[in-house]
Amino acid sequence: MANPDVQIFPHATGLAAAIVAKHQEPQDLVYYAGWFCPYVQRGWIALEEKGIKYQYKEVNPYRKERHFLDINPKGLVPAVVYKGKAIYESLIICEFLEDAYPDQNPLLPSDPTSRAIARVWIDHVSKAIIPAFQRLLQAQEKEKQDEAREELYIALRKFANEVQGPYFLGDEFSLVDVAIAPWIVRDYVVHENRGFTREAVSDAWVKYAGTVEKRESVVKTQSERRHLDGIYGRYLRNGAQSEAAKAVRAGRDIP
Ligand code: GSH
Repeated sequence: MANPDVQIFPHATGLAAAIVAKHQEPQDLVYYAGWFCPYVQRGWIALEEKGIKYQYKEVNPYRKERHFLDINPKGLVPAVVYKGKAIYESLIICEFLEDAYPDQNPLLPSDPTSRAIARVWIDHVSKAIIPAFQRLLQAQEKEKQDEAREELYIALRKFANEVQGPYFLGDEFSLVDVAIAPWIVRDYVVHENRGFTREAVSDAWVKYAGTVEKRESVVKTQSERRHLDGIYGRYLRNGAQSEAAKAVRAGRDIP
């Protein structure tokens, strides 16, 4: 079957379009991105938070074009080319930005124990929160939706219990917040279509999510919602053909 996701709207809009326009000049760091992608938004938030110079290049990852597969053989956005070397996987990119630009607004604490704790919770986002979110999005039967929603509530509640406030680690915005932010700003999809509410998670979650979604770097890396409707519509009907959608249908881990 031809992949319907190939037809996605071709470029960023709204506030994100303004950021894209500002990052067209060649730089040492090229960010290969898809405006719509939550994983892309992670790296994008980190770039903006750290004030790194980068060139933004839009890619439609569903096309699996040769030039992009040469950068990321998995064919997934985001990817970075830094001084000619390719790096991919959103969290690896975020860690790379920390390592390569240590003096520009650090997004991880300096003490090893706190850094490790931050990574524990980033891992929880990857292994518990995102899979539950994705399953809820794609679940068609009511029982499956109820099950996935409950799983998501439990995973978010665990995370929220550890929030120091206002951000996850306290006063400083960190990679833990970067890791979860794109799913906070997309939770309206499961709110409007799957009965999810922030209030059902916990008061701590309502407060934290409300803080993170207002962070400037989070706000300005978002495009207009209307262009996401088609993409999420396919997930909600369980018709999306992305690698993540196929993995969830097959009961495999999300790539
Ligand atoms: N684990 C990857 C990361 O963290 O960077 C996931 C990236 C990912 O799934 N990106 C999606 C993609 O490129 C867009 S949101 N999909 C293309 C496809 O599924 O064929």
